[in-house]
Amino acid sequence: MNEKVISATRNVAIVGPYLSGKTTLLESLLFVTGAISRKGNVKDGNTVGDAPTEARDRKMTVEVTAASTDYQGIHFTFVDCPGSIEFAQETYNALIGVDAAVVVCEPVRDRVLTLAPLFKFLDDWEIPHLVFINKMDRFSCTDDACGLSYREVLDALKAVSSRPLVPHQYPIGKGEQLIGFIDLVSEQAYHYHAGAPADPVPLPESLREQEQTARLEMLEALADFDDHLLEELLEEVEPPQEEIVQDLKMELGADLIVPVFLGVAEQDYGVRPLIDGLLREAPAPETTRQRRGINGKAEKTIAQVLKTNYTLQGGKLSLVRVWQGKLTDGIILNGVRAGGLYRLFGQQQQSISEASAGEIVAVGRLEGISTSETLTTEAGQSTIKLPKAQPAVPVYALAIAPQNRKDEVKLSAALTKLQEEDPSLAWEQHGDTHEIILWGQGEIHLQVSLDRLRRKYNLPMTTGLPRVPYKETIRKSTSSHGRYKHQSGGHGQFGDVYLDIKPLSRGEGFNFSQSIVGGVVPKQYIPGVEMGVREYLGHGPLGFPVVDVAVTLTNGSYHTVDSSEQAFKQAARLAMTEGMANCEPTLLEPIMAIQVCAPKEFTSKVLQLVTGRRGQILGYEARSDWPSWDGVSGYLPQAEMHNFIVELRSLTLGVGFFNWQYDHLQEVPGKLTEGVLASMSQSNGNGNGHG
Ligand SMILES: Nc1nc2c(ncn2[C@@H]2O[C@H](COP(=O)(O)OP(=O)(O)OP(=O)(O)O)[C@@H](O)[C@H]2O)c(=O)[nH]1
Ligand SMILES: [Mg+2]
Repeated sequence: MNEKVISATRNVAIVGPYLSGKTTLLESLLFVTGAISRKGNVKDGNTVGDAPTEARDRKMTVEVTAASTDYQGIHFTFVDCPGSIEFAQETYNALIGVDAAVVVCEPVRDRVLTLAPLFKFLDDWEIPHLVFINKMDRFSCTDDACGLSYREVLDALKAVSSRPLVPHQYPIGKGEQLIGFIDLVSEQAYHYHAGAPADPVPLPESLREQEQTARLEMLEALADFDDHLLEELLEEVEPPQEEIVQDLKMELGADLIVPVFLGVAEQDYGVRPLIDGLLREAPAPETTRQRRGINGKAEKTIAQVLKTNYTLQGGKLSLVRVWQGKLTDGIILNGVRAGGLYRLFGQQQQSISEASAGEIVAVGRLEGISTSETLTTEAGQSTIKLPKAQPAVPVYALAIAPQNRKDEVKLSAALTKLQEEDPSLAWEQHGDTHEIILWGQGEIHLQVSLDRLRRKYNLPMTTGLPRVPYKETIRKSTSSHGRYKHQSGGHGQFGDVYLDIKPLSRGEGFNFSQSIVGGVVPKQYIPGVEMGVREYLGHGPLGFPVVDVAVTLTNGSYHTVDSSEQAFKQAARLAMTEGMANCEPTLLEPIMAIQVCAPKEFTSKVLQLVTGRRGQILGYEARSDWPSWDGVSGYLPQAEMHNFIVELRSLTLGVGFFNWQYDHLQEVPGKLTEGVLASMSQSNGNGNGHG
């Protein structure tokens, strides 16, 4: 019984570069399989895939949506994924739970190049995938050049895929238009037919030769993994169609090949052949489970969260892949009782009482459980942890503050929920600048997050550029004297200190010592001196925390009645204020160590980008794990990092990315210091944001 359900389900992700037509393809798939009777479109904001408000507002997918449809006895669950690199984490988290992926791409060379990171993810995770070349109506093809241009797209695809590309279809053009295709398995030609399945037509004689070449290419690729087929090819025996289909299925299921389909999603052209291909060739959940090393025999349930969503009403909904066993409403997963079990159709939910292994469904109220977590019915701490996609390094930041100060209390709870939904988001309250910094993957990503704060949590925010946490230090040594004497009413206040102030090497921090002889400053007052020095250093002469300084208490005097720790603290502050001004205060800026990755052809642009932003290149080399990509390492001032990712993407067709970590502090070049100080005093009149 269980087996039957498993083999009758297919979970397919729809992925690919932004705007390639994924949501349109989902709409068409749902239409041709009869799940919807009227198609919406992205421009009108009425598609199943882009139903969330944030997606409709932008006419782009910003989160994963799932929709199921039944076709020829198979229950398909399609997962429409965002294409924008800024939402890649969302896509990667969901891809882990599917049986196959359809990579939708446009027939444009530059757009094909942007597939490299996605292909790499699919290859690393061994997720069977096929390509759907969409928008073939925009394809500049004339009768004779159609196949030629198609070939160029295939070649471009081959250049970015580590798996062999296998043409499954061949285009038929007429005039400037694509009018049909040849199925390379059956060698049957078809003409597209608006609103209906394609019409079988005789194979055009003019295409016979190209068709034969493409077909042989397909067969040879398949024969690389099938000796029997290889023999047949060598002996020029025509292989039976069932054998070809069987090979396509086996080799796709094992992620050995990437079959290529084509069409026009907007007009449903090529969409039925695509779903027929999936029906015949996409692996069953069983195959995926085995590949993930889950034995499927045990009694207990194993599932994994692919996405987390808080609804407008505050309810929590987790999109879950059932790997083993089954889910029922009220089941206890990781110690939490599920409150509701649903099949999804975009934003619509259909209650169900049970979901079997292999299905992707939504589970309500899994409080405290985050995206990618493994769920089991085991009591206590789960012993099984399925691998999850690496969280993306946050690369773009904004300083945010609630428009209404009263909302500050609500903010951290809301940000925590937002991060539960989206692990590529991070936030912190900065220790130096006291700003709340929201970190993410780019401008749109953060705007979407801010929209959610406003819409779901009623938290409208203001945003600004994050301040750079500058520090300062000194270049020169000095000796300084501070005497604090105060008489008011009762007994007075008296403290008197001599301090030596000296610069330390970069990174040494702060050091306090004393060389008092003969108790001229009694022991019990010395902590007061250190406290005064430390307090002063929190806000140096330029307005920033002071680092890399040594202060020694060398001499002083006291009064038996009027002296106190407090008075010595004040004396130390006076000595510091006077002394530090003579030490050539210098501004320091944080420097990040960065590793930039991009296709080789962009390396010189990357080098220019880094040096053009006062960065320093340490070196670059070919990435062993990314064919044809270089890794550039260097240093970049944090002040130059704000929209570094934005420019990096615009120079690299959107695919360049970088990692960074704080490395060291460095003197700000003299000519820039003035500008920094001027803009700081302008923005808050008080240097470092304490105002
Ligand atoms: N000419 C043409 N346009 C298409 C086709 N498919 C989609 N489009 C258009 O391409 C644009 C993007 O389509 P979407 O379906 O939103 O693309 P997407 O890949 O889902 O985009 P993201 O999810 O934001 O990455 C829309 O304006 C569609 O109408 C097609 O086959 N031909
Ligand atoms: Mg989309």
